[in-house]
Amino acid sequence: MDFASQVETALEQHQFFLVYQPQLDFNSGRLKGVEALIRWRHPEKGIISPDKFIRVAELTGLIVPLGKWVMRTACAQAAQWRDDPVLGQMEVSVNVSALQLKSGTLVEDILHVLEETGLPPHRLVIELTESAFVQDDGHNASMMHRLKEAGVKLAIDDFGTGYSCLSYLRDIPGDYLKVDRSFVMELPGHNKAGAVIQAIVSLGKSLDYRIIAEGIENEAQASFLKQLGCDIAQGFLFAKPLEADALQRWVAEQQ
Ligand code: G
Ligand code: G
Ligand code: MN
Ligand code: NA
Repeated sequence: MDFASQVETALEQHQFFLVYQPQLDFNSGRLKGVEALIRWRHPEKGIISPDKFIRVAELTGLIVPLGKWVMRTACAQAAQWRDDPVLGQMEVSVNVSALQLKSGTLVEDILHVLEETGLPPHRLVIELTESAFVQDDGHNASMMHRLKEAGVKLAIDDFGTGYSCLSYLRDIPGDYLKVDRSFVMELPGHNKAGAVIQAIVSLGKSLDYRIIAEGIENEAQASFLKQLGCDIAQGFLFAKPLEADALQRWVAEQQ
C-alpha cells in the first residue's frame, strides 16, 4: 500500500490523535491556551510526527478530511474541558494548512464545528503560516475576516521565515504573531537572531498583535524573550505537547 493510501486508512481506522502544548503568559506565568498538534499512532511503526505525513496529505488532498478531523477533535476536547476551572477558560489553537483554505468551505466547516461542539468561538485560534497571505488575491484575508466577525482568533505561525512581504499584516485581522523557532534556537548568544526578534516584537505590537515565542528550551532563552517584550511562551522548558489526560494532570500539578 502506498503512503497516501496508508494515511487514508489511518484516518478511517482512527490512528490519529492530538496532543496539546501549553502556552503561558510571560508576565503572570498563567496558562493562556494550548496548541493542538496531530500525531499518528502507526500499528507497526509507532508514533509518527506530522513532519512525515502532512506534506503527503496536502499533495493528495487528504489534508481536507484530515484537517476537518483535527478541528472537530480539538474543539470537542476544548468544549469538554468546560467544567475545569483552568482548562475551561483556555484557548485552543489549531494548525490549518493553506491548502485547506482552497477547499472553499473552511469558514462554514469551522462555524459548524463550533455550533456542534458548543465551543465559544473566542476560545478557538486558527494558526496559519504567512504563506497563506503572501500572494493572496484577497480571498484568504476575507475568509479570516468572516471568522473574526464570528469571534474566532487568528495566529500567524512560523513568522519571519521565508517571506519578506509584510503588507498583508495590515489587511488581515490577526491576534497573535508566532516568532519562528529557528530564531529562538539561536538565543541567547546570537545577536542577529535577537535583533530580528526585537524587530518582530516592535512591528507586531504596533499592529496590535500579541507575540508568542515558541520552541523555548532553556531559562536563558525565556528571560531573553521576556525582556524583548514577547507576551506568551511555548516550549519544552515549560511543557511538552501532552495527551488530554496528561495535560489535565499537568494543570493540576501547577496549582
Ligand atoms: O508537533 P510537531 O513539531 O511534530 O509538528 C511538526 C509540524 O507539523 C509543524 O509545522 C506543525 O505546525 C505541523 N502540524 C502539527 N499538527 C498539525 C495539524 O493538525 N495540522 C497541520 N496542518 N499541521 C500540523
Ligand atoms: O510549526 P508549528 O509551530 O505549528 O510547530 C510546532 C512544533 O514545535 C510542534 O511539533 C512541537 O512539538 C514543536 N515544539 C514545541 N516546543 C518545542 C521546543 O521547545 N523545542 C523543539 N525542538 N520543538 C518544539
Ligand atoms: Mn503552529
Ligand atoms: Na511555528
